[in-house]
Amino acid sequence: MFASRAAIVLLSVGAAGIAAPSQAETILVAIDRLVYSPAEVDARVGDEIEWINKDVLVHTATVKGGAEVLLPAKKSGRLVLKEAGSFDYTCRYHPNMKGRVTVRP
Ligand SMILES: [Cu+2]
Repeated sequence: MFASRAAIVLLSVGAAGIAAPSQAETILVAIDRLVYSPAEVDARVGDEIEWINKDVLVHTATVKGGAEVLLPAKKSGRLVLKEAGSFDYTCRYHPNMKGRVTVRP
């Protein structure tokens, strides 16, 4: 039931003055009823993930020992991917929420 959102990828526009070797993308991940959707995304270095929290609860996207993006109710938050690799993330408040990002060079 979440597959329809899996393919939503928008090209970022503007960003004048930012040196981007290729066209960076913004990858959207919705949070709906305590689920990241899509739960797994592929990205490239320089891309940005935007989490859109549709719940009335505060969530986070928290990488263990790494970045944390706070996602207040009905708000969104962004993270620019600066390194290749893959990482799992969870919500600080709801540890059953799990996501994964794979970043290619
Ligand atoms: Cu949460």
